[in-house]
Amino acid sequence: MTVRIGLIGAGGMGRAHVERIQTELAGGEVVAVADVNPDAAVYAESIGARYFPTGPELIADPGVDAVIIATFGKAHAPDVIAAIKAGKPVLCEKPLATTAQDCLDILAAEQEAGRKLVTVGFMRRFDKGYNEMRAQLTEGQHGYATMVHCRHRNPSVPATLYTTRNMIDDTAIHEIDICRFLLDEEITTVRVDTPRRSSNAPQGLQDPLVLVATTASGVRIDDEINVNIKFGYAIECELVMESGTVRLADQDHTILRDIEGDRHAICRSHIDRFHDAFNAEVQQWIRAVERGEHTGSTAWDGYAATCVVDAALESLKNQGREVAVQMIEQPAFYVG
Ligand code: ISE
Repeated sequence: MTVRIGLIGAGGMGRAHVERIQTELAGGEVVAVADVNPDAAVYAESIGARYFPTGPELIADPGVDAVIIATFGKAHAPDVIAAIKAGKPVLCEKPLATTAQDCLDILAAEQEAGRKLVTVGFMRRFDKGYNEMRAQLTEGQHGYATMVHCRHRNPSVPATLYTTRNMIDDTAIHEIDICRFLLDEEITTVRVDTPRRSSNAPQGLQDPLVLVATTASGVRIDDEINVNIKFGYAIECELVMESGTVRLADQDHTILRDIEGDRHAICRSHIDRFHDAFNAEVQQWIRAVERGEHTGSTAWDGYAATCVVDAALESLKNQGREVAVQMIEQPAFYVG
């Protein structure tokens, strides 16, 4: 069976997913594209897909089996809920939604539907390095985790449209999710420190930031968010256990040596850095849709990450005060 996929949001991320489905993955075909920008009709035609101006129209098309949402975060919730109501599996890019209440509405709709239909696009869960780190911890040879040190560095971000809030809800949200995944527990408190501002930062952006969080068992996480560092897209993570540490290695396979010394290339974007993880995520999702199963992170993971984001934003507003993360108790539907 070929899964007939509808894409909502034909920007860079959406088109990268189309490209991988068309050229690298098996079992899926993009048959429809929705985007508020009517120029996307030309793009839809170029890939042989039908065009719809809105998400709900695409979701209602009986020729669409499953949906990928790659619009900006604020627009996600209504489309995710429409897909759930239509009984169609949905892979929604992060964040699941930008408010905890929108996430709660999604959780309620999914529980009413009685089966897990929502996968949140936390692609790092499919990255080989993070999975090896997680295995080191669960094997238990080096004891339990005490700290996680993360760095999230981007060459630049758009000078307009990207705000200090986005440094947390669009960027740090990856470390928030991956630390929950690595440690298999919730984050309970968070504070945001504001170091000296980089002159590379566009006006008004408080860049860099450091997010400091604590989990239920007391593991301390620090995350440097530094989004105009120029030299490349550089993601680092070190997990500290009682008697060993494990960290992500560089992704490159070669080192060039010449008169200028040793060097390796540093990639420029998340689409390159996590290319294999994105492929694994979308391939596994297509296979799960075929079998009527769920894969990847759940709507609960999307909700939990948004609750941590909310606490971090509260801290930012209050001069870096430590803020407790407010969450509902995990419904039985999502346990396990
Ligand atoms: C972007 O949306 C991503 O998901 C990237 O992984 C992140 O590095 C970037 O800061 C975000 O804007």
